[in-house]
Amino acid sequence: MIKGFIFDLDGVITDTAEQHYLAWKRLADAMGWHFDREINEQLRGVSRMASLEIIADHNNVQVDDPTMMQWAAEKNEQYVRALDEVTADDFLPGAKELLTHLKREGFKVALGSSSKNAKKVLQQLGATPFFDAVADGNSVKNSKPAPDIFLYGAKALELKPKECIVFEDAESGIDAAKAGGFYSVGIGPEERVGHADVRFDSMKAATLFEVKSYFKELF
Ligand code: B16
Ligand code: MG
Repeated sequence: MIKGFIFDLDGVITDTAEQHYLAWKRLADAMGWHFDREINEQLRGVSRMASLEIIADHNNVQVDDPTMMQWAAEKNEQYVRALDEVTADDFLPGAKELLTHLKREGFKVALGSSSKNAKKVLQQLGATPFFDAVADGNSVKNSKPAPDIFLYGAKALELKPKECIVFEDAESGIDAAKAGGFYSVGIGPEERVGHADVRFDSMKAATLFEVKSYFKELF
């Protein structure tokens, strides 16, 4: 029986990919590195340090860890500043409606995001009250595709993986959900999240009615 839902943040509840892109772009420009939207696409759901490693690899940059951490901190400062502009208008279409339905029907809801800034994003959106638990980049050591973040969220909800459906927009996020034994809903194109149990093009299409219809024997 499904008793809970675990939501990724960026790409599912809101679209902070643009703010991440602009913050990385600013760092890359300052360093004279190549960075474009195609590379940014590879950072979907990937932790901050792993993202920087991908960008550095593209530019054949190899430096010591303290330097990498300093660059990551600079990017983060820029990103956090940009988050001040996020408002209640920035839910992805359909996300707030789904969260509202889930609360009304008494399901438990957790966040499962790689971001260390997840709580600030929820606050800016006014979404904090929708979540019974928050699992974020500060909660676990191993990031997606390891299942740890979702296992942490399920535990906080006092549910087993098989009682939860995970919503994810990243390939590594669906991998993480499957590795943890969760049911999964992919948001986005077939080539990215086609390996989820069920896939929708957008959150707008992923209504509670549609999700229940797909997993009907579990409700
Ligand atoms: P931070 P998600 C991810 O969020 C983003 O998709 C990814 O681009 C970002 O690098 C990562 O969070 C870490 O974010 O630098 O704020 O800790 O999709 O897992 O909600
Ligand atoms: Mg995501």
